[in-house]
Amino acid sequence: MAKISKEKNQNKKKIASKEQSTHLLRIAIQKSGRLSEDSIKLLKECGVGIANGNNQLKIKTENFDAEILFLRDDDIPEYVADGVADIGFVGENVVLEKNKDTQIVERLGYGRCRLSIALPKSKKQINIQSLEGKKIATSYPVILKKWLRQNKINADIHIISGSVEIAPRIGLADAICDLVSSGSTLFSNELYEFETILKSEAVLILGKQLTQKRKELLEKLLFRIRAVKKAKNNKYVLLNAPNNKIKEITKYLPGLNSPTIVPLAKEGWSSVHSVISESDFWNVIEKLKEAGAEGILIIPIEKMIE
Ligand code: PRT
Ligand code: ZN
Repeated sequence: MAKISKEKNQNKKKIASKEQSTHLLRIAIQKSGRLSEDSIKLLKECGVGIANGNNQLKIKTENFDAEILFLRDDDIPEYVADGVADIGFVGENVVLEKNKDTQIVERLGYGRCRLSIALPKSKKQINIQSLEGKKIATSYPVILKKWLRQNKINADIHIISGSVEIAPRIGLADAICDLVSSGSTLFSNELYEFETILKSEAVLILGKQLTQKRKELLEKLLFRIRAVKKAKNNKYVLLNAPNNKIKEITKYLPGLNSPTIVPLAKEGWSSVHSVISESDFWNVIEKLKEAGAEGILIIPIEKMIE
């Protein structure tokens, strides 16, 4: 523990002491782990060029006035709160657990998981009150303590930093509170998900007041992030239909604006173009087919700017 924090402080000094480039937005992302690839992908989709290979602590980006700081995810809230980085891409679970002086500015839509209480399959609890007096192993004591307090449950929190899922089997705890995504870790350790206490995803956090230049860069980046996210949540649809069915078909295409309708070479037919949201995608497609649409083509959208 002491070694880790000494290394962390040295890194922090190294980053902070180098000549401060006040015209660059300093973005902290996870160096290597579950969020690294998606964070780099999102930044690249936003036109922030990042050279391959992140063995350095800090790199300057291409085509955008920014620097990327590669950190352990647990350190990101602190670096952002202390102003060593301006913004950070990190799991909401880490932000809430570290409880530093930062604010969430945008949800990023990747790294989705949930923080759940899990119990051995052999122990069926009836409701959350049956956790009273139990020993719960976790790496998330702050979030768990808050949840227990809110639910007026007195339980004993046992903090462990890795392999939380084995705690009940070796008699260290009655239950665990850990991150779950597919559920296969719980399954292979003969545990079941009893109660979800937090739903998490990667978020963009902001710390202290930014300089005017950095504020402008953040606005620019946020505009691009929102355009990328919006594009992912929507699809471009093209279809053909006889003219007498167009009125009925356009009822199911709410889109941003009214759909584009182009006459086809085939007499009495038109092509309809529109944008549909991913969330009700299949419902809309079924309705379009029933209404007489033919040759439906669905195309992913790269960026969507209103
Ligand atoms: O080295 P560093 O400290 O940077 O990384 P880390 O090892 O602490 O974190 P990492 O890379 O494992 O996770 C980074 C972030 O990814 C987390 O803080 C979450 O926000 C998010 N995330 C999403 C997850 C998971 N899904 C996840 N499934 N983080 C961890 N897990 C673990 C979980 O702890 C459990 O051990 O995966 C296991 C469960 O997975 P399933 O699929 O079997 O349910
Ligand atoms: Zn970590």
